[in-house]
Amino acid sequence: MKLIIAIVNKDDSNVVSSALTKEGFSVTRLATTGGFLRAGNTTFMMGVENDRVDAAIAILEKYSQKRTQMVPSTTYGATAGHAFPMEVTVGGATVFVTDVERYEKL
Ligand code: 2BA
Repeated sequence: MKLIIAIVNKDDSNVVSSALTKEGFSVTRLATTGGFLRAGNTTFMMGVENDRVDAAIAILEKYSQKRTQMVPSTTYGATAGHAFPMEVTVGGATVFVTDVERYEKL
């Protein structure tokens, strides 16, 4: 079994969650905040059988949109007097896949 941790834009979280659930994946959603933009996003935790990892990632990829967002350059460390907006690309999904040593429901 693998643990998938996926960070998606909060605007995509409902459609991603619905698609995963419809395909039979068990999902836990956490309301999280990106350290860079300090904006809300959603982190999904999923325990997935090895042979279904690619199917879960395909759903995440399909329903997580890439977006561009303007941020003040002070986010990059510019001083306020020299601040100008910069464009960053956010998403689709940031995905980590790790091994699960033990999985039990007690
Ligand atoms: P944030 O940390 O708010 O980052 C939002 C977007 O800002 C990132 O999009 C990236 O395009 C840009 N960005 C982040 N850190 C940057 C930096 N030091 N310099 C320049 N640009 C930077 P994504 O890469 O799609 O990440 C979306 C969210 O996924 C992140 O929100 C964060 O919550 C999470 N994330 C991404 N990579 C991660 C990692 N290696 N570990 C943990 N969380 C991660």
